[in-house]
Amino acid sequence: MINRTEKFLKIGNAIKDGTDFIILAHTNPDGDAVASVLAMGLILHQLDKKFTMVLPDPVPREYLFLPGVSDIEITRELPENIETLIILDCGDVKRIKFFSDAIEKAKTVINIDHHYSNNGYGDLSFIDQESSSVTEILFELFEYHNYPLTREIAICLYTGILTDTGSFKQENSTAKCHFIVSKLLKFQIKPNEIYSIVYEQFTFNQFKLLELGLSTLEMFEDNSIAVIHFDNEMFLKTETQYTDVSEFINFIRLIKDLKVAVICKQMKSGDFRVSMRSKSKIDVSKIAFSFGGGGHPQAAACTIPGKIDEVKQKILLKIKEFIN
Ligand SMILES: [Mn+2]
Repeated sequence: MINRTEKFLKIGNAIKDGTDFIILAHTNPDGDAVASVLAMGLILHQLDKKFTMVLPDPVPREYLFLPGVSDIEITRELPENIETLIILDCGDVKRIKFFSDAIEKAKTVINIDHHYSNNGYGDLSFIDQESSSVTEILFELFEYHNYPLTREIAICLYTGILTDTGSFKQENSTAKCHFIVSKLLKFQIKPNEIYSIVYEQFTFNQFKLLELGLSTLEMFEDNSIAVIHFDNEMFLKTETQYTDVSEFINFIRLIKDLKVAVICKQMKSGDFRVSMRSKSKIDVSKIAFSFGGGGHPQAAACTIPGKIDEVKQKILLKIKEFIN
C-alpha cells in the first residue's frame, strides 16, 4: 500500500510553492486524460496560479463539452523553461520523445497516474493502480488539501471516472469510486446528461460503419473471444474515420459468456490498433504489453503492423496463451 498522505503532502507542497505550471496528459487523449487536465487546471485557477493546459493530440468530439476545454493548447512544442510540469494519466513516457523532452526541460515533474506500466518517473509521483482513474486520484488529492471544488471541477472528475470505468461496468468500479461519485453528485451535476453527451452521439454514418465492422465478427475458443475489425476502405465508404470506432467495443462486449472482446482498427499508416476488453480474469494489459502496448487489466491496447489476417492471428495466439 502506498503512503498516500505523505505523497499527497509532497504534491500539495509542490503545488503551493510552484508559480508556473504546465499540465499535460497522454497522446490520443481519452475522457480521463482530458478531464484530469481540466480538473487540475481549474484547481490551479482557484489557487491563483499561472498555468497552461496542454494535450499532444486534439480532444475527441465527445469531450468538447467539458468546462474550460477551449483553453487547452493542442501542441507538441513546449517552452524551453518549464518550472512545474504535472503529467497526468501517462503510464509510458519513455517511447514518446515529446514526453522525455518535456521531463528533461522541467525543473519539477509531478507524475500522477493509475497505469501498471508507470515506473514512477519524475520528482514526485503518485501511482495507484487500484484507482479507477486519475480523476479519482485527483478528487482525493483535492479533498485532502481542502482545495475549493466547484460544479465545473465536479463535472470533469465525474466524466473521467465515468469513462475510465466504461460507464461503471468494469471491475474498477469500486466502492470507493462510487463513494467519490456520490460526493461529486452533490454539485448538481446531471449524470443522464453527461452520459448522453459522451455515449449517445452516434451519427448515421457511424452506424453504417458499425454495420460493416459487425459483419466481420468472428468468435473463437468456444465463443469466448470475439474479434471484429475496421479498415481504411470501410472508413472511406462510410465517410467516417478511425476515431469514430472508439465506443464500438461495447457492442461486442454484450455477447454472453465472452471473456475477451477485440477490435482491430486500421490507422492511416496501415498498421492496426488493437483494443481489448476483458470480461473475465484475463489481464489484457499483459497481452497488450507483449506487443509494446499497455493499459489496464480490463481495458488495454497495442499497435500491430501487418495485414488484418496476420494481425488477428498474432493477437489470437497471444490471448489463447492467457485463456488456457
Ligand atoms: Mn486513465
